[in-house]
Amino acid sequence: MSTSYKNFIGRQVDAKSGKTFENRNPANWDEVLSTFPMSSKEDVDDAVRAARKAFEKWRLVPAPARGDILRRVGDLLTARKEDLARTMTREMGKVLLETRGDVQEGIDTAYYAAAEGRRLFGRTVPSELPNKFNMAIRVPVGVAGIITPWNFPMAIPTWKIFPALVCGNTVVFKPASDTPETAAKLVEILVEAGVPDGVVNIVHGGGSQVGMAIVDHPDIDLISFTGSTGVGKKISEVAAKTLKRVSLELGGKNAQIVMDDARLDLALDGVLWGAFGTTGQRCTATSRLIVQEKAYDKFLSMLIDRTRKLRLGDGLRQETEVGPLVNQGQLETVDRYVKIGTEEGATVLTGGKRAAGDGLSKGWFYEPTILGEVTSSMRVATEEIFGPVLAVIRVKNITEAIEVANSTKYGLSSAVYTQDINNAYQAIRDIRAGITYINAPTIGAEAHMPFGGVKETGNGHREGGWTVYEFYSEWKTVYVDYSGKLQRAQIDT
Ligand code: UN1
Repeated sequence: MSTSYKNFIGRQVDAKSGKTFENRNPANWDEVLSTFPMSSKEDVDDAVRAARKAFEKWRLVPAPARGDILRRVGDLLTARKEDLARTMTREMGKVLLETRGDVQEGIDTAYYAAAEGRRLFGRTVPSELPNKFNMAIRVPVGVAGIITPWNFPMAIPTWKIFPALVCGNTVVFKPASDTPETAAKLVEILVEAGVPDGVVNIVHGGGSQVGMAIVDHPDIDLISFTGSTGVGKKISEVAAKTLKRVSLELGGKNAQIVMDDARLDLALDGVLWGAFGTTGQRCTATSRLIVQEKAYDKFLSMLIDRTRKLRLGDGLRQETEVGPLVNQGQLETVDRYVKIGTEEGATVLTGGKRAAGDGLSKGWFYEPTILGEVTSSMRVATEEIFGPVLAVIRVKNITEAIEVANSTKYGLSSAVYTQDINNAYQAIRDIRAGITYINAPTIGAEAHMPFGGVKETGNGHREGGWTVYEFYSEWKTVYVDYSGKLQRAQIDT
């Protein structure tokens, strides 16, 4: 029996259309887990109205009190970690170890947000005039439209919604239609922890109906979106019509560089985790491996050997290392790219096809794939695939390695394995990416550090850490003149 969920707009409500959609298990597509309202613009209008009304009260709740609610959210997430992780594995496929990590990222973000409620620092600055006090304080922006992807169904919504709330904004939230259940459970927790009605509203449905209605809505003040670069550009255009502030976290084509002097065992663990963790479906996934020429043959044979041993299966099973892709569309995209790669001259060193075997026939399983003989201009080396496909490129030295790493339109994460501090610092300086890891894989961002990328990975904002609090608040500059007379700046000084 599948559970039927509703939207939450101050209360549980169905979509006005009365229509619903199914949430299925990618490891066993026959299994319908739950159904959700298929919403449209009318439902978004209701949610925005509720959020706008609630904003007038929520903005007046002291930030430390808003933070206290987030602390309770952290406690509830902790208490329900296992249930949430299982829900997530069932609806999007990644293994339990990782979905537990995904919930943990939400917990970390909650406690960080709780503490931030007691900080939200402003500044005081001396005035140029006597008996005058200058300060800049932080005020909420208004109603936040939050649109999230399916690959981190808990972490990504939390790292947008929690800072939005602590800063005093109210929220209209549209989760990915591949992972609505984790999102619904998150909203239940927020409400249970004491977030007042109307402060967080969830509207389920598709991107073109619900997502775009949020982006286009004149009464939404800001948009935070994580997803593809194509959709991000469209959001930018539509949001520009109402001059909304927009934070975009988009595609990646992240490279791990392995130098001849690297500890190859470490680099091997790193690339396996970076490329095939979450079945390669992370913005931060390692999708290119750049290896210096002397280490190349040895490292590749170690890598192929370990890759072949990865155990595919249902992520709920203890022994599974790699789960399915999220849906049929992703599987087809991955398969298409492998064909494009071979047509371009790359060689399939392992994988390259839909996985067969016990327990795999009903899910979207694809063999972890390594493409060799890739050159930096091939489509498989420049376009985001979002699946378990690793393109390997051979280089002569660190300078060429960095050049290759930089030769895509994206710039999210990067990793360099080397024992030579000179290589490391050259990479830190010259790799054009929002994140560079030294001797660690391209995945594994921590909740309290800025997260985001350059070039077509984003539009200059950073999520995570202290930086995201800037995005969710406006600076208000305040001058208090206690001189008892007219003082003219720039004139009476
Ligand atoms: C993403 O893939 O969109 O660093 C986010 C990581 C995770 C977050 C990934 N903590 O891989």
